[in-house]
Amino acid sequence: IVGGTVATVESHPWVAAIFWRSKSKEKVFRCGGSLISACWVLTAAHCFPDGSKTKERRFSVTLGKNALNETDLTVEQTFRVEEIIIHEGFDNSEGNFNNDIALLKLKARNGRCAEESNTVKTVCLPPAQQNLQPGVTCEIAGYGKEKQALWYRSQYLREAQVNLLADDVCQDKDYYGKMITDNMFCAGRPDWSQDACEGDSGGPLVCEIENRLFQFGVISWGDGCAKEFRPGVYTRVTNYNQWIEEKTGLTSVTAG
Ligand code: 4AZ
Repeated sequence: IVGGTVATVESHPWVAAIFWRSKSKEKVFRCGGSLISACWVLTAAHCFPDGSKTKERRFSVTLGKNALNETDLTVEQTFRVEEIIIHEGFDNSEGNFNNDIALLKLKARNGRCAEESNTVKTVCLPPAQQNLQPGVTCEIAGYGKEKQALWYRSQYLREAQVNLLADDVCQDKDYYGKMITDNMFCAGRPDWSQDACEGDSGGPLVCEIENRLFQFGVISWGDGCAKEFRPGVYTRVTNYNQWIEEKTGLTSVTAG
């Protein structure tokens, strides 16, 4: 996250940290994600570049994490991954991560997956027909870089505010042109001061409707971070309600 502030996981309790175990058994942070039900985490497909050859056993998911390289077992919950479901239409042949969405099924411990606490809660998915107007302010959170040029990631969870851009603006040649498909939307700051960055992908963009937060986007890609005319690009979650239902059996929640 560029231009944001340190956040507590209590204010983003659905944020998930996805780790990969290297051959030398080292736990390497891979991507962000979001808890959408006790046993399911939503993330980005491009977090799994090996596609269908990805080995579930190598992955773990930690919920309730404030600092990446500190472990607080009193507030964290860690799970093995039972299944990785990458969207069948995920396509990076045009370099734009089309259908950049994936689901991780957590492996239950003693018959249970995530248990609700101050640091661990699920986020709501918006109904498919819910559209937001350009200009609406939403929030993003993640453990990604604070500046693109840095070689290290943020030690702490950070948050930032971004505004939704009209599709025709983001599809303008001064922005990303034809790279932006209907499965994506863009968000950025009018002064380009805040943005997602490397390491934030897979994490959520959430927006408030009638006093409830809904996840509208999955952090996906961008040309650099917090660069003029280069907003962050997000997977449009409302295009995937049916896909998520099909794979998980969950129904999106309507306000009220
Ligand atoms: C990344 O590499 C990444 N500025 C994510 C988001 C953005 C850029 C890069 C958006 O994970």
